[in-house]
Amino acid sequence: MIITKEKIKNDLKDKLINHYAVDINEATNFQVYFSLGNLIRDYASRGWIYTNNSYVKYKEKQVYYFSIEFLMGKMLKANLLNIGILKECKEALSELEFDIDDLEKLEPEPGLGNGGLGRLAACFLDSMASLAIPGHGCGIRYRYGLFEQRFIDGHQMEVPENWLKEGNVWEIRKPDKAVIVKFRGKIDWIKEDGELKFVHKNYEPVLAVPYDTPIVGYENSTVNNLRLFSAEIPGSEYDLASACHGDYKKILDYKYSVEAISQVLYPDDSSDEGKILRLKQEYFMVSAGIQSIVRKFKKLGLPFSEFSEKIAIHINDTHPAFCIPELMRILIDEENISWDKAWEITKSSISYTNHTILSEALEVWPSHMVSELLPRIYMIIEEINRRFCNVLMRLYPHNQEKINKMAIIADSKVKMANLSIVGSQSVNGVAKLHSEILKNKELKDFYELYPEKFNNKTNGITHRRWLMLANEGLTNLIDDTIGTVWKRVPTDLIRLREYRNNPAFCEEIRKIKRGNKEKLAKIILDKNNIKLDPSSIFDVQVKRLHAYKRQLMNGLQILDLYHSILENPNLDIQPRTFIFGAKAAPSYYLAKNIIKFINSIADMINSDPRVKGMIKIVFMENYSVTLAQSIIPGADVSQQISTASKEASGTGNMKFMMNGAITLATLDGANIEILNEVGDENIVIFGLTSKEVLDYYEHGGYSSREIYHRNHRIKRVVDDLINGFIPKLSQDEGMDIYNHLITYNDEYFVLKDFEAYIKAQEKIDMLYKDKDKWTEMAIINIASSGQFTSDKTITSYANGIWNARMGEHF
Ligand code: 26V
Repeated sequence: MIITKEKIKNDLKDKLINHYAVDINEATNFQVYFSLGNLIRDYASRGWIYTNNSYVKYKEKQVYYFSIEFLMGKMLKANLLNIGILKECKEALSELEFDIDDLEKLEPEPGLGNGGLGRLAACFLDSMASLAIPGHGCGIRYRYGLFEQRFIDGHQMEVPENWLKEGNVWEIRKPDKAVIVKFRGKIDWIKEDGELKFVHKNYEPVLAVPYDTPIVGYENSTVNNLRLFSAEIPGSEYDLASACHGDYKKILDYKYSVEAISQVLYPDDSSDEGKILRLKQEYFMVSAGIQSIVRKFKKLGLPFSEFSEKIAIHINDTHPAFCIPELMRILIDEENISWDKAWEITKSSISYTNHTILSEALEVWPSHMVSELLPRIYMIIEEINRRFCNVLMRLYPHNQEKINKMAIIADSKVKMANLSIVGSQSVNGVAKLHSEILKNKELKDFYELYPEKFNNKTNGITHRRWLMLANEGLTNLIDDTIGTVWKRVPTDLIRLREYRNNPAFCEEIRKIKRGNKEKLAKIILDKNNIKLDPSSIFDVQVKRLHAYKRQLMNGLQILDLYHSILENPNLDIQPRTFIFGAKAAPSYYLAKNIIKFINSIADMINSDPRVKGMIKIVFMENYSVTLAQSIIPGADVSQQISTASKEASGTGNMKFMMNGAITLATLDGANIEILNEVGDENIVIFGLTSKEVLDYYEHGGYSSREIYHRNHRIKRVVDDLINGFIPKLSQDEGMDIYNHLITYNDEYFVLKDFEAYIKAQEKIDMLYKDKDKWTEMAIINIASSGQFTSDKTITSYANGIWNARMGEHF
């Protein structure tokens, strides 16, 4: 179907009449937004049906990407871009006197993720569709996304994020595809034809209703599916009334408890142990998803022995690890397949990505909780564990400690990572360093047992959202310089290297950055009422707030700089604007105090006339995908300063380099791979190596107190936390941070890396002074960023893990 500007105009007018009974000249922006969304979905629908039919027709292997989070970002422009009608639509709207950006402002951002893990899932969906891989997302349609963050007197406040209040134009409810998920109850054995069968009795049924969202591939007519399930009570309210004997309150309580399952995304980047609702969410998503998959597979009319040739199930971290026992349950209990065959099918279908080495982040569930809530699933996990422990006992007969460590159930806990490794055919980390640490340290025992399962898949980002949508100016300049091949083959960006000393090109690069900084400055003026100087260095750290990411080190460094200027008002530095964005988990007190600390120094420094024109600090509220799309293109410096070994990969680092920011980084996660791509003269690296950090953890020998006493600049800023120097920081807040750094010996080596960090910041200052050098560095970064497109990552998942084919029929 050719979609011209005229067609869009006519179709849009029709939509407005049919939906709202208004003429275009009477319509509000919201009405136009919603009608346009509807129209885009119509355009995508043909491809959606076509793609689905062709997958069925050719019986192509399907990939299902299970994730408890999908952080999609706004979809209006992304869909238009991928359909290939963004330009036509902009023009159509402008002829009708509407502005596409005004419309997109009205689109709520579905905040169905916490951070990197959820955003990665969204980038992967975009890449799968764009490579015409039959790959679909499976998750939960949370009624409320991640909380909205507000600052009240510098404190984080959390407000519910009601993203569905005006409706969601992209989704289609599919009640006919709903399935029942069973909780609690009791398992009975019966003999049927001489065989033992398990029957689940007195369970609590929950109806999982799918909401499907089209995932449009980039100009390739592929439209995949993101299926998010919503929890509802099964049957009619009347059935329920009779089941509850007409007890009205009981009915409402039941309805409430069922709907709670998909009510809200857990905001904690923290341990989930003990949270029964989260456990329910995990099984709800998994059971609904696996049931849908099996139902669809059966329509192909193939034997189950071919299941893993036709289906790949990927689990994004351990949250969907119940996929393993759930698939076993369906194969054994419902399809009458033997344990051994079911186990072969399950293991060969499932693959697992690990996203963190933080031991406190490894998911475990109390056994009693799993056995009460999911009795049949627990039985199956017990049996998997029993068989696995038998193997271990044969291999390591005298090493009970090792067996306990590797067991799936031990100390009355179900260890989800162990289950994921044992029950899958592939285990991957998300950057080279991370995968090495998994093999050589965190998961060493498993690596020795199953070396063939372990592999690395360095994360990536979709250049369509993070360059083509976020940075129109740069996109056009690249097109004019090297043509448009890079849009399909982003590694072609490398050709920009040749232009690194081309004066006209360099000038254009500077102009574009300047324009993006001006736009960002305007947003900040509107939101924060702080006026910025676009010629200052925009030095940005945006990501979740976590001690290991060391926003605190950044704050302390700013404080140190502040002292230096007060001591020497003629200090020769480039004016700097420090920009932060970060949400803290609501129960993470240290993280919240760090937010308060940064907001307090921002207040102090921004209002001090002595440093006017030299430093400014902005902490932007409610960091989100949408904000990231404005912040990142306007950044000069990208701060990626986690304690080495702690950040599994990072993906923000890739987005910044793609937009021409210079990375200021530790040797952690994918920073190391960025360094390898750009070369050490085009990145600023500092700090402990992961080996040094891991050695300290293992052998001790670090004393933050010693450094504090030895280095007077460090002592000065640490003392500022508790001596009243920062007017708005309370004694308790400052003391909490002080204790973390001094009393508890600075778990993340902030003080140890501090001097090196200051030096690295001085190097940034020096490099920025040389405009040509800086521009050259920026160009090398952009040129090298094609290596980090998620298209490349997904190609490698498809070939190396899923054995899925890329787009032959398109
Ligand atoms: C979980 C927890 C739980 C306990 C308290 C501390 C803590 C900190 C972080 C997490 C995150 C776990 C999973 C996750 O989001 N990992 C992120 O995945 C990204 C995509 O692979 C990757 O780029 C980030 O480096 C990684 O932190």
